[in-house]
Amino acid sequence: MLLSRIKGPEDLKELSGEELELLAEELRSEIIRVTARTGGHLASSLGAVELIIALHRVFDSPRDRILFDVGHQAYAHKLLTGRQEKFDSIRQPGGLSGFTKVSESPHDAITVGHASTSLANALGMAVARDLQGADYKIAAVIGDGALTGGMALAALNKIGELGKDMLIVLNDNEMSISPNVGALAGYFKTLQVQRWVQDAEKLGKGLLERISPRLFDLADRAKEATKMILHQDNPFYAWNLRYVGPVDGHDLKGLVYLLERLKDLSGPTLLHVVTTKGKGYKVAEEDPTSWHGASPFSLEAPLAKKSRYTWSAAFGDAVTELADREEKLVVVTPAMREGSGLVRFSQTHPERFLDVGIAEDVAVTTAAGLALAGMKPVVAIYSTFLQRAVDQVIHDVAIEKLNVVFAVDRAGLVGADGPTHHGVFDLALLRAVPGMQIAAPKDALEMRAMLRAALRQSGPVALRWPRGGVEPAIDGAWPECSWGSWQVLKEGGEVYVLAFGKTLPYALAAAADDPRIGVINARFIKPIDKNALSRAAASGRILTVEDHQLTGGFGAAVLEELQDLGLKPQLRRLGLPDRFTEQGDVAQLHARAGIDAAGIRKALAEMGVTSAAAVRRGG
Ligand code: HTL
Ligand code: MG
Repeated sequence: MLLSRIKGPEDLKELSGEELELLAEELRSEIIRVTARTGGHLASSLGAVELIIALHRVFDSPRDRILFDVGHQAYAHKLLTGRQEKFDSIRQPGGLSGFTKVSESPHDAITVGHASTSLANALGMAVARDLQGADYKIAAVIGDGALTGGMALAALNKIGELGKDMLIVLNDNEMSISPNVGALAGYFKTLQVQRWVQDAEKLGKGLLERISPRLFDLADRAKEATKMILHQDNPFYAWNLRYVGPVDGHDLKGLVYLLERLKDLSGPTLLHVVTTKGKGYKVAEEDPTSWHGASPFSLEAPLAKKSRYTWSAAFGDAVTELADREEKLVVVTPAMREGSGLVRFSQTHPERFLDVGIAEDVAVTTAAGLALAGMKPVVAIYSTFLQRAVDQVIHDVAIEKLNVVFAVDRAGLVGADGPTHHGVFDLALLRAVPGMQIAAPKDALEMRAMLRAALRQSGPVALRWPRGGVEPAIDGAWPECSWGSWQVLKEGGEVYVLAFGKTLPYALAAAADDPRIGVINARFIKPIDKNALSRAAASGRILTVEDHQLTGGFGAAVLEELQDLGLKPQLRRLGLPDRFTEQGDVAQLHARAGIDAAGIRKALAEMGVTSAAAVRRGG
């Protein structure tokens, strides 16, 4: 294998064109082989193989800095930068991250997982480099999806103004997770139509260069002028960026040729490459959306996927049915149609479905606008991505108490995507917002009840649920929800465990058959059910359990409320400690943090609640 001889990017420099092509094939096989076992961002990584080889061939990482936006497309980069032996461990507990990570390798220029950060990072590095009088190169790879984010566009604006030397590679596959949205995406399509112009230019350029490099330089400058005319309407020119492209992102030779010429240009250059998401793996090319983030699959029968009913599907079903009767309901998603369970909604109510691109801030403020104009917006958003829009929640929604419903998916630990994607800050961030009401259903039926009730509330409401499977609700049932009330699921003599959502089954399992241990479905996190809390406190002991950071979370809210009520039961809080939780199996991570049945039993024992078994033994 050629790949096994590549210990680092420097080993690429000596390879022939044919060997580079062979390497691309080997990288693809390796990415497919491992992703079949681990799951991961297969289609995106397959699409970027040639681009990554070409970048490492031409630039000198880690001296030169290569930044990958989102970092989910960089599997080939990991394989070419000394991580082949560890590649089997990608996304596994203790293994390589599924994204680029500064602490993992000197070749990973940024730690990332959320979209649209690469350009601002590149700008900062370029400013630092110039202040320090250093002369390394900076290349940022950003997808067409990530370029829909405000952060990326705002960074471009400043990059164009400062004119710092850097290369921006726009990896355009016309796809975010679903087909990309936005006016710019439409513009890229028209550019691709104009590609014959570039092809003609390329031919001429190659010829010229063979005749005389000096002539080539002159022609390059002349071309610059022509391009101004050719691409008069090119928005990148308006941003003061040199635009080159679009070019074929799978033409390895062509890419190397171009990068070699672009890397020494001064000022910012944007190279527009066109790639095919899923390139080289038939099923992924045909259905890049399903293969964007693949679950582990069988190499023999890749389409034989297990499917299960999920919280996202339960939300999608509920919101679709509600929209049938509530004509003011509008759903806004920041580029997460599939993940948020909204495919059916987008088909049945296309005019009331708004995918704003990877722009959570825009999603939330658009919802504010919808609410101000008399509609009932539901923002479907992952907990981790809501972090991007906290100011919009406060400033645009909450101050005027607008009735915007936040359907917060993937709340709690998410597993293999790790610390960039865990949804463990939403309670702390939202709890601080005046007027915000926060609830967490324990099952699909309760979600339906809460969703319907939330749309009737005044003011903002956030409903949160975890990643993963859930039992489907009985078809068509819309139970009433007693808004704001907790539910005593099991009476207890000596202690009450307060849990909600994902941690409730753990509490019930820990309390099973033990008359001392009571369990409350503390489904309203804000405001807290004071009556139920007071009654629980009367038992003398309270244990809170949450799939969230302890800092600012539910237990902290209980602590504050008890203090305000002047109640002093013995209180213990289980949740995530004040550090970032790594990637891993969610059940294992919960066990490690003590937020499972065993952890609850242990905490109860430490609080002096003897277990039923111990009581029976006379202990
Ligand atoms: N919102 C934010 C701020 N960050 C992320 N990462 C997402 C949502 C979710 N997300 C991804 S990858 C991705 C989204 C929306 C699509 C990126 O499209 P792009 O790249 O065109 O940039 P491509 O896959 O190569 O086509 C992840 O969470 C990994
Ligand atoms: Mg894309």
